[in-house]
Amino acid sequence: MAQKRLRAALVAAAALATLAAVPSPAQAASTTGALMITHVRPNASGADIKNNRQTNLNGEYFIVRNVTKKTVDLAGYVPDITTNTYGRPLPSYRLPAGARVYVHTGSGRNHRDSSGNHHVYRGYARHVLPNDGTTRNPDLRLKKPKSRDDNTSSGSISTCNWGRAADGRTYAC
Ligand SMILES: [Ca+2]
Ligand SMILES: [Ca+2]
Repeated sequence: MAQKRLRAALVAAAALATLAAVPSPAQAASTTGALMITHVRPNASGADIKNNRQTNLNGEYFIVRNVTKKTVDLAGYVPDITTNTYGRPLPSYRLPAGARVYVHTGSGRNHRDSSGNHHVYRGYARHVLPNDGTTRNPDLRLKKPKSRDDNTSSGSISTCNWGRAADGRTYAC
């Protein structure tokens, strides 16, 4: 009997440790389309601005997974940040079945890295994902091609919400 209680206590402790280690999303990532937002790092590591220059723009990103069994072109999908209306459609990039892509805020060459992860760059000259996303829910929507960046749910296939984002921390959507 004592052993049973001990085991129950250990299971409860393990569950608590898991909760503490992972930022708890309100619900698991989901999508009604081919692409799903799974993670986000809204607040790039280090200061966003140093000596009046925007720094580490590519340290700000979100991660999208191709949930289908075939290659999907990212072209035209609209990441709609719900606090602003300067969302650029994603570039043309062929994402293989099941693969994930880091969508970076700054500039770079779209590519696949040695770990098999893909990277595309949006070419902004400043940070665009709010570090304090407490005013809206969700903070980011991924919308079907040809959708408008109008901060509404129209065309939305997947969402992410994060609230206040700690420096350099990645959140599950
Ligand atoms: Ca940010
Ligand atoms: Ca927007």
